Amino acid sequence: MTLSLELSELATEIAREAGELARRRRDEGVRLAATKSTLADIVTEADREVEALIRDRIREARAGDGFLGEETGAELGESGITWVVDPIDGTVNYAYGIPAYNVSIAAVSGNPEPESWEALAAAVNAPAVGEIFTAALGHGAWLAGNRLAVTGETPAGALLATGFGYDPATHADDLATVSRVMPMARDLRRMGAAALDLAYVAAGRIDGYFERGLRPWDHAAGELLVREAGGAVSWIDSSATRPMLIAGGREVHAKLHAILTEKR
Ligand code: LIP
Repeated sequence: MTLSLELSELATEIAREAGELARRRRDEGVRLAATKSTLADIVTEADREVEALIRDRIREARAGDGFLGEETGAELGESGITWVVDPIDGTVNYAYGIPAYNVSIAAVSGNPEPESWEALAAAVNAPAVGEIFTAALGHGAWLAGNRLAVTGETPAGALLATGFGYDPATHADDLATVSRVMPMARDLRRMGAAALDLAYVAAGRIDGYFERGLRPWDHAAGELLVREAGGAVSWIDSSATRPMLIAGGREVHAKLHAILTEKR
């Protein structure tokens, strides 16, 4: 079995267990643990508990691997593999009881930097809806035994998704970006969970996705899902404080890239 398949199986097994814990804690009632960059940027006790479970399971299975988690930060390993984890992506949805949240786990090789790592395996578990999206480098992206594929041409306009950051000061610029892309769209979806947005692009449920300011754990797994489903993912303004990620089938990705790099 190739390393990417082995890591994908482990990621899936851990994401399944972690997702069940997240769902149970949601049913029991969510408790706010702290706020981070702004009052709107929350972390729940479940975020911390789920990340601790994922960290323990990875350490049990692959002690020498590195770890980069949203809630506990980075820990260098010596194996050349790093696990990039968002224990509950869609935290605000989770806190409000909106079922659009997920556990996002990726295994990457090389430097644990998004600019240079190679994603080998991904698992995005949406436990409230019973869906686990998985991918292994070179072996496709999958959901419930079905191979995933991005969409192609969008003659009726593209169904796009985006997200906004927690800092209200960035919302005007994000809304201006929405205005720029709407002429190519049939409609817009705002799920509030980047890994789900990317998983839905991979599954052909969304034609394209764009968002500024994502953190490594928001996109690490979802990017591999899109690429293994035949799609394209790239970054605009990568040196900016809030670089823009765009993803989609090749046609939609090219249109988004042309619009969002057009000089104004
Ligand atoms: C969230 C992303 C979402 C983005 C939010 C936040 P979190 O991640 O999934 O796409 O719009 O600002 O970054 O905080 O729920 O893990």
